[in-house]
Amino acid sequence: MNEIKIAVLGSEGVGKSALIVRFLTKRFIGEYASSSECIYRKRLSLDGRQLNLELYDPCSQTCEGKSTLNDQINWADGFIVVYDISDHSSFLTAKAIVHLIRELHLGAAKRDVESVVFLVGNKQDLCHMREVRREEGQHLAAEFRCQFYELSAAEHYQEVALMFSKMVQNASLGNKAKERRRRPSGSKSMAKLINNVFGKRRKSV
Ligand SMILES: Nc1nc2c(ncn2[C@@H]2O[C@H](COP(=O)(O)OP(=O)(O)O)[C@@H](O)[C@H]2O)c(=O)[nH]1
Ligand SMILES: [Mg+2]
Repeated sequence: MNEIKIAVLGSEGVGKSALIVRFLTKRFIGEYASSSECIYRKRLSLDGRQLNLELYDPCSQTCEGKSTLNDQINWADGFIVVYDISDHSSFLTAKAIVHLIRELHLGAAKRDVESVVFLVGNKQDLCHMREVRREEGQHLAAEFRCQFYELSAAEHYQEVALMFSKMVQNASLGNKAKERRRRPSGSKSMAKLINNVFGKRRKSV
């Protein structure tokens, strides 16, 4: 069975968990306890093939450390780098993460890297408090040739679902020839299952 591993990265509070939960459950759930990192699993079929999707949602503290971020980058087939359009510092963090992904993937084929890194400006519903212009996001994405999205976990289910689907598709093309890699350190014991059917098991508070 094909496994697709996607890491959702970005600074604290940008809406990583909200985006993942929105994709998996269609719901927007406002508040989470983010004291532990978490891997969500979902089975899905893509072009008639069964896939096991793993979504890595880092805990805020651990994702700050470079070594852990390295582990996360080594583990994943695809990256969704998130910032909050109403928080400029989160954009700088996203920029640093995109740089690091690029740096660590220098050995890989360039095209692979480009298609499996998405830059996502979340909280588009807060555009009246915008601190990051859409063009800044577009410019960074163009520089690193990654796909760019501006969306809102709170208000846009369709866009969120499309973005994840596109990432799954790209990552599944990219990982065909790749060998299995390590999990991010420590995440195994914390791994939690979220069922396709909402409500069976949701990230606990
Ligand atoms: N207005 C708005 N708030 C959001 C959105 N996505 C997440 N939030 C809020 O931002 C805060 C942090 O979200 P969370 O998913 O825990 O961020 P994480 O630390 O990146 O996992 C929470 O209060 C969420 O309700 C969004 O699209 N719009
Ligand atoms: Mg979180």
